[in-house]
Amino acid sequence: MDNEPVVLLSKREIDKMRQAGGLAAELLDYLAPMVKPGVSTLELNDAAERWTQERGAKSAPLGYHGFPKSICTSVNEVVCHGIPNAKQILQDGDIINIDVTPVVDGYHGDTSRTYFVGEPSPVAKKLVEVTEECLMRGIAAVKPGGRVGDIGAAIQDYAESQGFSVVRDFVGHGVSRIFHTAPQIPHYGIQGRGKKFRAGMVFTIEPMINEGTWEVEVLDDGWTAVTKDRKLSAQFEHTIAVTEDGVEILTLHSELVNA
Ligand code: EYL
Ligand code: CO
Repeated sequence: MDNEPVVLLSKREIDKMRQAGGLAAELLDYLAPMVKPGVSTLELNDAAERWTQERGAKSAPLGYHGFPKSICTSVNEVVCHGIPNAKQILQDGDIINIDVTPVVDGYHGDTSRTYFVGEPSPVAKKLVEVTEECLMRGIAAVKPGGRVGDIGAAIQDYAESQGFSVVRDFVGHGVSRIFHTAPQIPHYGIQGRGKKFRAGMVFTIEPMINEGTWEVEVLDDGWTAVTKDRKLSAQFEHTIAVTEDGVEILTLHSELVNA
């Protein structure tokens, strides 16, 4: 994946990405009030799938490399790619990442947030707040003349300064008409290393930050990635475009973009 060339998108293509990204943000807004104790992760999946179909869009994860559902629901120690399940009922104190990717007119809007179910423990609250701040610091590191390593350095410095660790095994990725393409965007690394930013690059930044060890393992279902020590993991994700003068977040609710 990472020796493919990085394709730069035109203004027109970035407009399409902004439409898909806006719908993705709206979908997360729609799901947010459903995240409550007693709700199953399958109910969240089915609500997301119905909402997406009603808007004439498709769910990219469904069938992608055989993934069986429309969204990823990653609870507590699940790092990413949790599979929605009727038997998985949200409990007070859980944290859950919901990762959505609607496809609009062929273009993908990939975004995720971590939600609290009821009242979080102090460490869960801190982990989720630090993880969202990691995403925003990663985005702020995208500047003309900079390099991809600046993103990971900003994220890793902050996460580790707060006593948490950065997952290595999953990275951000180029996204366009293709769900998953070059460049790879590690959430750890060294400032000044890696590919130079070019206007028209479009990729995700999606740090997974762990309470304990950064090491992960994949469960026997072949999809669900969990922390090796079974401590908590949180994640936030945006799709962004590199512009002439900086960066644009494409996965914002469109009615709020110019507010
Ligand atoms: C499908 C494919 C292993 C997702 C993302 C679902 C899961 C495990 C192979 C990227 C790549 C979501 O949302 C994503 N990135 O932010 N594959 C994905 N799958 C899948
Ligand atoms: Co995603």
